[in-house]
Formats: sequence, C-alpha cells, structure tokens
Amino acid sequence: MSERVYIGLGSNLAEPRQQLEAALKALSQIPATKVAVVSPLYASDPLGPPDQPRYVNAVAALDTDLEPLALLDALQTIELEQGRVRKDERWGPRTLDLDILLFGEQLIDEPRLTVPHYHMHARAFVLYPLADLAPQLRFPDGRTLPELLTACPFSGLERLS
Ligand code: A4P
Ligand code: MG
Repeated sequence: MSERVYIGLGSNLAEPRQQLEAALKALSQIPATKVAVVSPLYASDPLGPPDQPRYVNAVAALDTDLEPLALLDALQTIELEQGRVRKDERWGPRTLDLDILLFGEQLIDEPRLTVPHYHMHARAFVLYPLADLAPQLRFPDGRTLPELLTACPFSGLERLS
C-alpha cells in the first residue's frame, strides 16, 4: 500500500529556483513513486550561519510504494546528481537539500533516518509550504499544523509567484 510522504526541498546556491525545478522533475522519475502536489516556492532567510544567500524552499507531497530507506537513497542520489557537496559546516549553503519530513504516520528512528524530520516543527520555511498542501495535517504525536503555525511566525519568508 502506498504511503503519503512530504519532502522538504531547499537550495541557496547555483540558481536555487532552477535547482528546485530540476529536483521536482527528478522526484517524478523515482520508481514506484508519484508526485501528487507541490507547494508554491518561498524565499527564506537562512537559518544557521548568516553569511550565506537566502534560500528557496518548497514542499512536495509524494505517494510511494518504496520503503523509507529506499526513498532516502533515491533522494540522496538526486542531491549528488545536482552537485551537492557535503561539508562539515552545519547548516551551511547547499545546491540542493531533500529532507523526508513525514512518511505516512510512521515514527522512524534509525542511524540514517529520523522521521518526522527533527527540526520541522519550528521552521517557517517548512510549515507554511506544508500548510499550502495539507492545512489540517496531524503529526504522529497528535499535534496539528494549525497549532504549530500559531507558534511559528511568517517571518523572513516571502512567497514567490
Ligand atoms: N537524515 C536523518 N533524517 C533524515 C530525514 N528525515 N531526511 C540523515 C533526510 N535525511 C535525514 O543530512 C545529514 C544526514 O541526515 C543524511 O545523511 C541522512 O542520512 P544532510 O542533508 O547531509 O545534512 P544537512 O541537511 O546539512 O543537515 P541537517 O541537520 O539535516 O540540516 P537541515 O535540518 O536539513 O537544515 N535555512 C533556510 N532558510 N532554508 C533551508 O532549507 N536548510 C538548512 C539545512 C539550514 N538552513 C536553512 C535551510
Ligand atoms: Mg538535510
């Protein structure tokens, strides 16, 4: 049975909008997986070291028959294909970041994969695009998206047309 999965997309190097467009095309080519719907793109102030460009962020909803780690493998392959170089600096600039935000109702705690994604509950650049797709979403711990949005101001975010 397929699971509804939400993926967070982010880029702040090498034409971020084009990076996201290319990533969405690549997502649509993952086996046993369909892109159901994609949020608008948002520009966002960087979280982490401030001396880096603004990000472009979006969220995509997928329906997949893949297991979580197989989907993670596919996402990491796409990141590498789009020139992602992993550096030691935490939260530093990147051409493409693809995070598994939610995987159905699953709670996953493995060395390579934590779901829900650990910081998503307080990040405007994740929660607002997610709300464009699923405004009444309920998290596995019972919290709802409207509750989280109340505590997360729309600051540093700009919806791109
Ligand atoms: N990993 C564990 N759980 C997951 C998951 N749910 N989805 C592991 C994806 N990967 C997951 O990730 C490091 C390892 O996390 C992976 O090998 C995977 O096995 P990474 O992508 O190499 O490293 P990272 O993204 O630099 O680290 P981290 O801590 O995940 O950073 P975040 O939380 O992704 O934050 N500011 C704005 N405005 N917009 C952004 O999108 N993004 C970041 C990165 C910082 N600041 C930002 C933004
Ligand atoms: Mg990441």
